[in-house]
Amino acid sequence: MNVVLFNPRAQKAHRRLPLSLLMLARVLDCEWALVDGNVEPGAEQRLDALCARPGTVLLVTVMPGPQLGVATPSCRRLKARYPGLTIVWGGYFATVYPEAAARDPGVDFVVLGQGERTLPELLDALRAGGDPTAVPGVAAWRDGGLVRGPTRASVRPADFPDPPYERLDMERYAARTFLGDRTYNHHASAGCPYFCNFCAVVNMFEGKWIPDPADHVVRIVRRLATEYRADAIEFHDNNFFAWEKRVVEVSRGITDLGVSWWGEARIDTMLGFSGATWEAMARSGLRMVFFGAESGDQDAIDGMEKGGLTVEDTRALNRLARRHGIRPEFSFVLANPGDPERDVERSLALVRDLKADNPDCEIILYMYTPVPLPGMYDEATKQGFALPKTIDDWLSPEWAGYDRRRNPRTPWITPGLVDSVYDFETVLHARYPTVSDLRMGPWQRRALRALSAARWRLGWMKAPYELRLLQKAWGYRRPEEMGF
Ligand code: B12
Ligand code: SF4
Repeated sequence: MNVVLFNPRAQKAHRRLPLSLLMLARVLDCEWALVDGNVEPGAEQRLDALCARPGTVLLVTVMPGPQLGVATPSCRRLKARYPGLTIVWGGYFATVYPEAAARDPGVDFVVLGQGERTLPELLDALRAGGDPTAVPGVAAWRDGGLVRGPTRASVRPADFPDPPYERLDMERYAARTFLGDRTYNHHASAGCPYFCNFCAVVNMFEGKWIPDPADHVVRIVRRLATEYRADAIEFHDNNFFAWEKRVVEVSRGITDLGVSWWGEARIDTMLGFSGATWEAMARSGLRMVFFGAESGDQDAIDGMEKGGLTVEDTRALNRLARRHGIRPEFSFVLANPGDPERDVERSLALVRDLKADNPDCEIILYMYTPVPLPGMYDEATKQGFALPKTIDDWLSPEWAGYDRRRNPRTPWITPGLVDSVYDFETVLHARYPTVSDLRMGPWQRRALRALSAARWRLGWMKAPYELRLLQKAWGYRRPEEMGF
């Protein structure tokens, strides 16, 4: 059997290792090739040539958003050209919206959740000419409906061989970021133990968190540092810091390497870490941590079922991180149901306070975009919100901004509210340009800071066209656009 793994283009600037596919490649017992649209200029042509071989199975990873817009036409075209080709989709889009994915003419099967155990069984079923929809974790569109095997339990990434780095041109993935000149990414756990009702990680892992052991994580980081000269690591785990003991062991195990690192955490978890843990993390090179602050309005946070997080926790964490020289990166999910105006007003006020307490903190502003989970999604549907049913609808101009969490289409949001958030964001990023943007030089930063000083001080955020124009002209990228 000939297997082709395809990572449709999702980013241009910062090229990350295609971990979703590397994790799958390591469980394949047959010949395989990987085509990475993010780094290969002639990706589509190579894909075409590889899929021309009879009996090929094409494995495609698809995130919601622009990657879906690349995956869909490619798969439809290949399927029309090579009717014998079997196309399997997996990843967040396929898992969260299996009906839309499975009914598309460019897709034969969908894998729900992690693929390490499901994929070999799916391939065996295909080889044997059996029915792959009986395999746990596999779904397909049959006679106008979704047919799916039973759900499959999550697996621990470390229970499988290392990602096959040797099969990639690793130089292509050594990225220059604010962390270092040769940044690589790794994923050292599966899932997250929380059930926040706006987060697709819950759809994927249903509240399970399965960490790789600390010594395994240390070994991989040492490999990346010694074999591939990594000087920085981004841990892409949904919740890297969920277990303090593991964090301490990893920190101690990598301190001598001199790598800088970044990861994602919960505010309340890290507030509970001891001073010694904070010191160990800082010593080991931890530079920045991404946190879900979500809102400055406690009612909105409670509505998200954030597991007891409070606004005061966010303020306290901001000060604690500053004391230890670790930069917090706070993500907000704005315009929630209930009182969206109050949510936005209190959240933007909190952002100003956080910046006053710690000018080095970073801020990311998203809009609440419902995912199909009990809670706020039900509230949205009651008010008339409905997700697209087909991929063509997902790709229509009305839904294009949805997955980027910038244009949520929730019934309660008004254009005025959206504008007020983005006006604020423009002034914020002019007054405090993010460290993760490497395009703008020091004088451009100084100019933006000076030009926005009065607006920021007076709270005059409306229509900052002059700042927006300069940010555009100088190619400024917000932190969440780092990959684009
Ligand atoms: C790295 C990353 C990116 C990178 C690029 C990734 C890439 N593919 O090139 C960049 C920065 C570009 C990016 C952008 C965005 N991302 Co992103 N990203 C991630 C992140 C942090 C890691 C992905 C990863 O490598 N995971 C590790 C691998 C091993 O896990 P995995 O992808 O889930 O793969 C497993 C299974 O899904 C399955 N599987 C996956 N693919 C396939 C394929 C087949 C055939 C099979 C059988 C199985 C299978 O098996 C794999 C092994 O177990 C995830 C969060 C996370 N921790 O996963 C968010 C995440 C996927 N991103 C997300 C989002 C929302 C976005 C953006 C829309 C954000 C934005 N506002 O701009 C954009 C849109 C991207 C686009 N262009 O379409 C969300 C998706 C949420 C949702 N609603 O579905 C996530 C979950 C973050 C979050 N917690 O909200 N992202
Ligand atoms: S803690 Fe973070 S990753 Fe975990 S469910 Fe909540 S929002 Fe998602």
